Amino acid sequence: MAKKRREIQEQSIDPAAQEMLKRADELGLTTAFSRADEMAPCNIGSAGMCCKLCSMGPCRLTKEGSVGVCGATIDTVQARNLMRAIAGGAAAHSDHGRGMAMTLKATANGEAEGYVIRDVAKLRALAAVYDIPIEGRSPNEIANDLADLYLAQFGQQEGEVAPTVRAPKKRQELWRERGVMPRGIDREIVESLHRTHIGDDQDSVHILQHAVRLAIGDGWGGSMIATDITDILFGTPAPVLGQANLGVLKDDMVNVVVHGHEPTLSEMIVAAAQDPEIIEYAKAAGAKGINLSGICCTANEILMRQGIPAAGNFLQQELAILTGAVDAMIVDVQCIMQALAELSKQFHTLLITTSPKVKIKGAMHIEFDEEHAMTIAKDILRLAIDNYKNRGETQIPDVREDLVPGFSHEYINYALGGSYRASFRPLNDAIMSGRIRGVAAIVGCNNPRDTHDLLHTHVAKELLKQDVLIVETGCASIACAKEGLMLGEAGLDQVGPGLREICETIGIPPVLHMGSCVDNARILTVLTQVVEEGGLGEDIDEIPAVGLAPEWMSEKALSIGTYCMASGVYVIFGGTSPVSGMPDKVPASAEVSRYLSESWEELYGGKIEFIADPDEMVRRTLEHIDKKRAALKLPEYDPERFGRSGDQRVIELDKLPLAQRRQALYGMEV
Ligand code: BF8
Repeated sequence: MAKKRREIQEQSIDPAAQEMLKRADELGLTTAFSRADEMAPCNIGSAGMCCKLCSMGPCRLTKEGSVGVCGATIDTVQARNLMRAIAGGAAAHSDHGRGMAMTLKATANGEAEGYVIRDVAKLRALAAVYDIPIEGRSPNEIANDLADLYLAQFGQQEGEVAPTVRAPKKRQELWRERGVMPRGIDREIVESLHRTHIGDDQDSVHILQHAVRLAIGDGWGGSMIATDITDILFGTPAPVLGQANLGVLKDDMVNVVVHGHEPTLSEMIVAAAQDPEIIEYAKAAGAKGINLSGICCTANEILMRQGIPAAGNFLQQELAILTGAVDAMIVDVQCIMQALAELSKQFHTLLITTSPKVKIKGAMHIEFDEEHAMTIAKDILRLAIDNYKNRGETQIPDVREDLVPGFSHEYINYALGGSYRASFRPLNDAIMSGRIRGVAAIVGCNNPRDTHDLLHTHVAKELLKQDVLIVETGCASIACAKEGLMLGEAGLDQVGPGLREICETIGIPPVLHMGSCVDNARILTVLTQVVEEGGLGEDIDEIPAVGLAPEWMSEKALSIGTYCMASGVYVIFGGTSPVSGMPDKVPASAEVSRYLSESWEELYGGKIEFIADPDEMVRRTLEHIDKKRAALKLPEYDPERFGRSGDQRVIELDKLPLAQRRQALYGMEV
């Protein structure tokens, strides 16, 4: 049965999105929002109770105790479905990492047009981690060796995936003891598909144990490699001023939107757009110049390094085209809706696919290769410029917000201690004293079955009031950026007193943008350094920290949640559980549900739970943070103790006569 059509305000909290949804209605066009309303999800599939792994089925296990044609139980079916989804996510992230490693190799050997090694310090630091010789060698020689080492991690058959050496020692030992240390990135993905073929692994606990090994190979393997190399090639992020939302599109410029995930092409488009010859070409076409912006994680990549604005997150890809102002949307891999092809035909927008892995029927395909990167980037921009004259009526929402993204692990280190004392000590001290109650990572997608951006921003705002420092990646970060939560002092009236003091002192926003979804690996390195700094336990599971993916929808999110859990983090997903069963009708696999929340906590100190209500997400986050504080014997959180220093107090003191001010400040006699 079709669901009731929601009001626009129920579809999105973002005024720019709402304006475009109204325009879609007026023009009689559909979007993911309206399609989600029209198409109720399959209640059997969404509950994880359908097995379609062979042609004896698909089997629907919709009666208590029912089994598939082969005899597979609900425990097996749910565990298999979940591991296959995690494998899909791990494959997407890791293949992205492989692509980056190949680009690094090509760059090191002078075979990648336009690429250079921008962060030699990070290259040398990473080479040292893996005992690659540094002294007396050129960056290209070191980069060649690092690329070889990283490329070898994908096809490695035995041993341990190299970046796992960067996890806390205790965690590495735990993974070895539990038999989940990944041997090779591809091997664990392939084995997941093998084990879930008809007639293979049919013990849910055994299946889910491999799911953990598979996911660690993503977080501490493929994703970490992607982040490392992106920083080496394009620069490790540091704060820059950026903007977010559809209002970054411009009526008098050629609007080129890059969408997808791999920064190899988008970074080259950024460089090509600054070429005087291309700018002149745009002016000759009657435009003031080229206006680049991004959607999804490509947006995050170029936003945090170059300050290129983000036009929006996942659910805004169609809305950008609906403005009528996008002359070309250039896509590579992941999270690209097929609907873009038909929608772009309703306007003048050129939809251009560029990855050899992704074509979309109806889109133009211009295949990208590193060897001719700059040439291809310029060709694409010329096409966009040529298309400018074909624009019809436009409607660009006048909605945009400033933000300061770019909080890499390296920058936080520097911000807290400067060049001479770069360290996480002030952060650890702030958590230990209770100024910062704990840390929450809010990550992941949008899902049109929830109100766009509502869960991300609601959870973030409530946690900020409770002195929880927030780090973000992916589409969640764009949601909070649009709400103005990624500014410095501008957002501090919404922040608890202790956290406000810290943000004012260091000069950071209370919500730190840490990048794209592969950059969740940055959060892992931050957590590791918090452990190594001392005072907050010996492993990640002791830190008062929680991970949340309130609006998740992709398989990648499931992989991220699983490797964070395996690293010791309590992970809360919003929306619906893929192993929910059909409440009140047919129960889910008790074995699988128990394993996810209870057994995983016993084994790894982390757990995964699916919680739909955002206030309940906040409550459980705070409960977990306080539990971890108590276990560390840290003082109980008490907001009354803080907030007496900082700008507000300085302003108040400034109003006092000098003598009284001195007395208040230094206890001097009046
Ligand atoms: O990899 S957060 S919708 S864009 S999957 Fe996709 Fe989800 Fe956005 Fe980035 Ni991540």
